[in-house]
Amino acid sequence: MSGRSVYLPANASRARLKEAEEARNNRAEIVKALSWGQISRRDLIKWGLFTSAGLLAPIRGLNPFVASAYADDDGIPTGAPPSPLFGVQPFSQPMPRFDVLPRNPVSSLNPAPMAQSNQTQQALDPGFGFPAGTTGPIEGRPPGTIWAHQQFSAFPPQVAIEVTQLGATINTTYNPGVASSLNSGIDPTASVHPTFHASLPDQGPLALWTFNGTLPPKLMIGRYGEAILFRHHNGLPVDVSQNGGFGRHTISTHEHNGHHGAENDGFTGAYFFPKQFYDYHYPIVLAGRNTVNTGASDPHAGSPNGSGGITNIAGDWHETMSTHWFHDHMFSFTSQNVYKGNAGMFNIYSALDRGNESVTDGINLCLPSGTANDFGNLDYDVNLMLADKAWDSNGQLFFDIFNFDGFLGDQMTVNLAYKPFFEVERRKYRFRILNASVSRFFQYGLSDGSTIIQIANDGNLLPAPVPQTISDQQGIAERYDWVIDFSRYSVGTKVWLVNVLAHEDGRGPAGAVSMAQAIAGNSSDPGVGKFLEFRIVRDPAKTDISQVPSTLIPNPDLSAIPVARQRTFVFGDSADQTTNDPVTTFFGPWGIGTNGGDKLDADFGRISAAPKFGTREIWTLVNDGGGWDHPVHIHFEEGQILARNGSARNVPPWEKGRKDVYRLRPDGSVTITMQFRDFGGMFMEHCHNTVHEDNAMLLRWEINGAGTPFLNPLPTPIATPKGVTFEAPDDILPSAFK
Ligand SMILES: [Cu+2]
Repeated sequence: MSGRSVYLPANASRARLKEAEEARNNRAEIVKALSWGQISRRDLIKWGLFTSAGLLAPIRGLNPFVASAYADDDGIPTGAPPSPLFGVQPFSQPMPRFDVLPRNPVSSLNPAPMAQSNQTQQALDPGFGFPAGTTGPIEGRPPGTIWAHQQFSAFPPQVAIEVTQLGATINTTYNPGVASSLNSGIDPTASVHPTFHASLPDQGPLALWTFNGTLPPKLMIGRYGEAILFRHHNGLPVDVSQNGGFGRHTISTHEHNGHHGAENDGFTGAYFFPKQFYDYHYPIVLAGRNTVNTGASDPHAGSPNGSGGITNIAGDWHETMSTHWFHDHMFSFTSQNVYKGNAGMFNIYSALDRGNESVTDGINLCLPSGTANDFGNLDYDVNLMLADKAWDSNGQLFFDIFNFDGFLGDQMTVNLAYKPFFEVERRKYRFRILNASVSRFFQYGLSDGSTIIQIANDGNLLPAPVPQTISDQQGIAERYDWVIDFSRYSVGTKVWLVNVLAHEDGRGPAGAVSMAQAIAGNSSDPGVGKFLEFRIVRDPAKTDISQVPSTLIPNPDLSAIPVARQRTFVFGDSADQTTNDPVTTFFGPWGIGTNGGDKLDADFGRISAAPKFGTREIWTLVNDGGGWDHPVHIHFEEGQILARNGSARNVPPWEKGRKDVYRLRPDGSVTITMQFRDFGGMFMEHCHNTVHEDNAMLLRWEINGAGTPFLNPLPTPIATPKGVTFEAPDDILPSAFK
């Protein structure tokens, strides 16, 4: 497959590159004006810059898909200029491991966390534009009982993790959680610059916005039964235009697939402002704790106790989760903010998945990890965050929202490092691999075609491990946990992770090339090819005692749980907006049709579904066609895929566990079952191609009947620097509460 690509090859003519650079600069002006709120998408349509479908108009000098003035033959698009590499070669830098966030005592938090939002007033920064003397609350969480931390006294926080969203700065406190010998020789005492490679320019504080402003990306460590209070400060500029051309300074942080109360879910409309904080309370409980194993008698449902044993907890151990991530969910700005650096990972440890391969108690699965600590050893348990990026002629991160099919970068990064290498020992490793792209899907394998073992899909260990030589397609936000046994290689060998999946645009993958073609660089898509080099450097000092048991975590038994109702959601384009609330509605080509209704653009004031608390439902997610794919994420509780295209036989072995992102596939459908239990509030369902999500393929659903203090329907939060107010829902779909 050759195909086209939005990116020009580096050897394109100087005239074409100049033309493309000018077109990109023109587009950047529009992105900037949109991100500052100076213009709206409606303005762009009025001016003829966007079509009424919300797509960039086919104007030469603006649209990368319009034929170039310099092309030899008609129809070759202008393209985008490639990101300059400043002479940097692939695989010339070590891959940094994630930076482990400190776990502090809760007493370190000042002020102390509270069940309800802390509405202590502070003077507002004059930059917000209010009259002098105007005040607003220090915490951006909506006030009152509905947004209070649910079961706060039952699950008091035991660990505090405190972070600040900041522009790029130098990291002087990098903690990889392992010795330098297990981190490709990186000196942990050396300061880490905010750059994708030591020989590329540092990112400026307006280009890159990360947790604590630093690289590498952050890793949160938690365990079941130990509640975390995640205090997130917003240290971004008050002036909305100080954003390097993209990104919004208001943020809302989603703990992806956390089974927590809605007040901690990073609801898209519950965003907070610079100089505020938001307290997220993660109880880390097993789903079903109020109905299954309520007496906490089964040690499979448990948590490492710090000294080799297990603390039993209530709930269904078949719902135990392992690999999460957290990221921004700001309404209509998620793609820009996540791309700008608002993404981290979260490893959750349990009796089953201890992060210690030496505890042989018949419960622990002894997966590759290490032995020094009671739980959470990272020696042989490695987080990998895959993301495609682009940068401008100055090397500064660049984002282009055109077209609305999706954004593709032309440079691959792992843990936000450009094509790095990673040194490994001759033994088994676990890799927790996250697709943190905006719109790009991946499909990857080892360059020598040898076998890896998939042990988890999204947050959940599979019922049984699945050997593979190439992964399934991995949509945005999906996580695949792999075990690779490097003992089959001799010291001095190199082997690469290779992406074989090509895109022509952001609507979904165009198709896979062969491994040989991908390695040879025979694809017009610069995202295809080798992206991570493993260097086998030595024998392990200790014998590898880790295991990959033939049974991991079987699915929960749902046979006795009645199906309360079924719902259908259709994901497609040509959606309409039926409301005009200036804060809660957005519009764009993408939308979701519910239970046979019209496809609608996002309005976080609209309630599209309201399943009853404590019930189980079956939802069918349908792709409306058009050759695109949508990785659909449903918040709150993991589901099981019952069927693809109507048949259970179409569900591959690696999707037979629990999941939280469901790739619909072109023209495909996915039937899933979910339960709605333990907590109440409002949640979301959306495409995780975040450009689709932002334009405007997202809906709100809420749990009906969760008891006091929840109302039916729930009021919609409206965030302002002066505090959050509430309004009645704009719209309630007729089938929502039925
Ligand atoms: Cu989509």
